[in-house]
Amino acid sequence: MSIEPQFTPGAGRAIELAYRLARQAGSPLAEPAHLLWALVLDESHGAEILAAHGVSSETLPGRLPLGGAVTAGRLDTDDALVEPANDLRLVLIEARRHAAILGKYAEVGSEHLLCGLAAVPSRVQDLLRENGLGPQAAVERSREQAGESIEPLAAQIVLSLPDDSATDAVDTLRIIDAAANRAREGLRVVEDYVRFTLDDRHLTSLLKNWRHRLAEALIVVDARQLVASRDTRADVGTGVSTRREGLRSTVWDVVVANLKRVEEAARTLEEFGKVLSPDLGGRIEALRYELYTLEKAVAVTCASRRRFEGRGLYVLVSSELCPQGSGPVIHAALAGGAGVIQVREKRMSDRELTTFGRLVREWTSRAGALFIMNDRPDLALLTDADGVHVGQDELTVREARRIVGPSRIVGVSTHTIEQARQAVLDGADYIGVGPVFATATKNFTQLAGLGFVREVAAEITLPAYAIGGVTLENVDQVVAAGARGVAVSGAVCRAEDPAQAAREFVERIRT
Ligand code: TZP
Repeated sequence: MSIEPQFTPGAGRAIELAYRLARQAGSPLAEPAHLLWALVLDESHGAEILAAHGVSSETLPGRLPLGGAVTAGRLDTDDALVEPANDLRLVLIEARRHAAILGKYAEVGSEHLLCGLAAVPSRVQDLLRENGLGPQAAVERSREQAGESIEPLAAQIVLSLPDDSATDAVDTLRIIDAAANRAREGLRVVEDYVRFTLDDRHLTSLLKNWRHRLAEALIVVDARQLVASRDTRADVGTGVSTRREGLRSTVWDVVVANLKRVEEAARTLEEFGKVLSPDLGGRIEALRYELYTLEKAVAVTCASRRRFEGRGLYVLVSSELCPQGSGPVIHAALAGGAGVIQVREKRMSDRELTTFGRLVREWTSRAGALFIMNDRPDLALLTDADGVHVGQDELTVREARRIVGPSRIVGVSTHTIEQARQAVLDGADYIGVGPVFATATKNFTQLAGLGFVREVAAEITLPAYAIGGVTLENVDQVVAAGARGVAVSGAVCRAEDPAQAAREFVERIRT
């Protein structure tokens, strides 16, 4: 049994009428023009959209004459002799595709016929476009009319239910219905956490987008058939619960349990979706993999925020910038309250850097600060640093992670909001955000500016450090732009009193 989207009564009438109009005009082929006329005459939903764009039975005769009487009426036997022209066939295929994307029940309505007419090149398409109903506008108007807000599917999926038995079909749909509900509900729980606890707009929109894409993938399964197959009272699983289901001691336990729930539901949807269509199974498989990435991004954001809490000042130390020597500057920065120290030495030999790194490890551990090695995951391991920092042109987060392992920190510099979003998905533990101001410490051709700091603050809650030319003179602007963390090099390394400089930064970041 194959499920094809059905026509609504209005759309069915419009198609019949298009055939009748073709016959009245003496044409053996029904064309897109006949369908447009039919939509207008039948006063369908599509006609309302058309009228709003100035296409009506008053305006149409001058624009698209059919060469015959134009009257509405029922199909008679002669009408059946009329064939759809190729253009019209394409229009109907497009209409089905739009119904699968846009329609609540994947029924082809007259507004989807209109989308089809707007999508297929013909005289009608030209006329619609001239009246402000290009393909995109037609989709938007249809969507508004249907009250839908989901994004288009990439391709149409034709479903086939098991042929041999209606029982199999009902069972398959029943499983799909239960798993789809489980996935939606579980995801809502995670979304609420990310939205209200983490306050993370980026992750919230990624999760929401995932939920919508699941709905899109499943829209090809007729919602009425799903509900018809549901039989909650006969569900042997509703009374069965395990002890673990009742045990949620922290908010994070709730999040983890629900993420797992969504992943399991996605697997069920994928496996049983394959019975309906290999495409559906494939699409859900892709979504399932994306979910693992999202799970990781949520987990890392949550863990990193805890790890970096109270560490507003991050100091990068390079010996060449420290007239008083890098060791004394590190001690001073730690005494002043720096929460993170990065060793950024471009000229030291590996041996020197390893020896120095081991010292910094001791000093930072004693002070309760984090120690990050710039650029060198291998030396981060050897010196037992807390982590490594990489730039956009150096090793990727993934490559660095393979070297330092799952527990150490990997931070990455970002210069655009897209790079910052990507860093979240790559599993970075924190990001550098800059350059905010011009700096002599590193060469840049372009400034990301305070605007970038604002963009990140508005949507990303992974620990982020605004960097580049930040001084005690401009740090207030950086904080006002939403930065919760600031990374500085010259302003502490070159300061007469690095401890006092660090102390002041910590104060200003906190307030
Ligand atoms: N990455 C972006 S800006 C920068 C780095 C390493 C230099 C920061 O140094 P300063 O002296 O605080 O401008």
